[in-house]
Amino acid sequence: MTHPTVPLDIAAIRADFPILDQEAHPGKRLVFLDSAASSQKPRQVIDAMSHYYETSHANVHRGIHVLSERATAAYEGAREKVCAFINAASPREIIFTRNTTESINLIAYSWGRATLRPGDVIVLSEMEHHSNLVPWHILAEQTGVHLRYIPVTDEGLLDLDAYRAFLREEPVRLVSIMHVSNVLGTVNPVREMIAEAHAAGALFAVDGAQSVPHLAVDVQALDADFLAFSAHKMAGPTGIGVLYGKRALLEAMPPFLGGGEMIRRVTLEGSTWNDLPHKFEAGTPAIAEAAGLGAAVDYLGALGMDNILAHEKIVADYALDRLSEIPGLTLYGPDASQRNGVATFTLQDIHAHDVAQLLDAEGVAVRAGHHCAMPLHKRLGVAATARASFYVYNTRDDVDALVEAIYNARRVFGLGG
Ligand code: C6P
Repeated sequence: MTHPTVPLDIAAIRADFPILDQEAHPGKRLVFLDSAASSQKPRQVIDAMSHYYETSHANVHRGIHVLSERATAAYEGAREKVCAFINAASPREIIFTRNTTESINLIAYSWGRATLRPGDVIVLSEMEHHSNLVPWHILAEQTGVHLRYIPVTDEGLLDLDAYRAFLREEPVRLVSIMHVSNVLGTVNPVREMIAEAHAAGALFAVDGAQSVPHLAVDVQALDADFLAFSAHKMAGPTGIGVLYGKRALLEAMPPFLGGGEMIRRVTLEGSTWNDLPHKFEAGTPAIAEAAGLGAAVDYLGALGMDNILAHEKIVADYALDRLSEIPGLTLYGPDASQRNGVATFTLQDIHAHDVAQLLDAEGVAVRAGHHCAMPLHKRLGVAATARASFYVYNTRDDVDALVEAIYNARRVFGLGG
């Protein structure tokens, strides 16, 4: 059987990720299929962070000495790289946060509280991650804003007719939707959805946690008002994330956290705010992590996001094909043409945690549970699922190991081979 190929040397890419070259258990090769939770890091990223600490560490934007200048250059250089990576109009539109979760909270606390009035409507969806639900629950409780949820169809897609009805019939001020589902893999048509939101006078925030690591995201082409994502899912370090916002919106928003770095002038009577992006970056930031994120962006950019997507599609499509042949296995999510990156399943009525534990015994790392999407699991009618997720370093051999481990689990549970 011949397989499609992409112009990436996956063996060489795997060699960049030192953690992959180990046994999970004696005699069991580590098969890492949990990158949607957090991806592994290439040596280039690890080295960039070590190099920063070995040569350049000091606090940023403060000292007039050589190390502080180097640290500031590393930090602000990373901002410029991220700006180019998502095609923002200016580095001032790139706010460093801790992760996607903090980025969405920033929108809710700053824009939400300053702008929304009781009775205003925010549109979310039934497939959202908790980090794009809970900040809005808190906001709604405190402000009287109403939340509406786009239903998920039986095919695992957003019900766009229901979306259009909300835009037509309700005073919608903001739509906040995940670009790619961390459970179903659904790639939501955010470009069209954004155009429709704008036509109705609403802003649109994109949760890019599962899209920015895997496909080219161009905020100007999308015309997104906000985009949130995390470095740790895109070959970068933990502890740093990004909020992109259109400059005019960010300029008009009040600060989220108060403290050092984000002020222009402080008296005992009050304070004035620093320019963008610093207005939203209170306190000493994650400087080494920014250097690591900059290296991750360089790494992904050199591979080419279109190549990464094409490779992942080959692996994920192969996984869907092979998993669908396993007796008693139920796959969730839309057909291959509308999805990316993950294969989520249940095995008869065996709890997903038990399945994951047996897979782990074979060296295969998957995630099990509700994946921070409890409302979606309720919609699917299951408490928990197991999820294999793929990144640029995964291969069809990894999928074969997964399938073999699932057959082994079937035997252990007395379901046959
Ligand atoms: N999903 C998963 O295993 P943080 O934790 O802030 O870096 O990312 C939150 C987040 C937001 N949106 C989506 C679509 C996500 O998938 C995630 C993180 C992980 O699916 C951890 S729960």
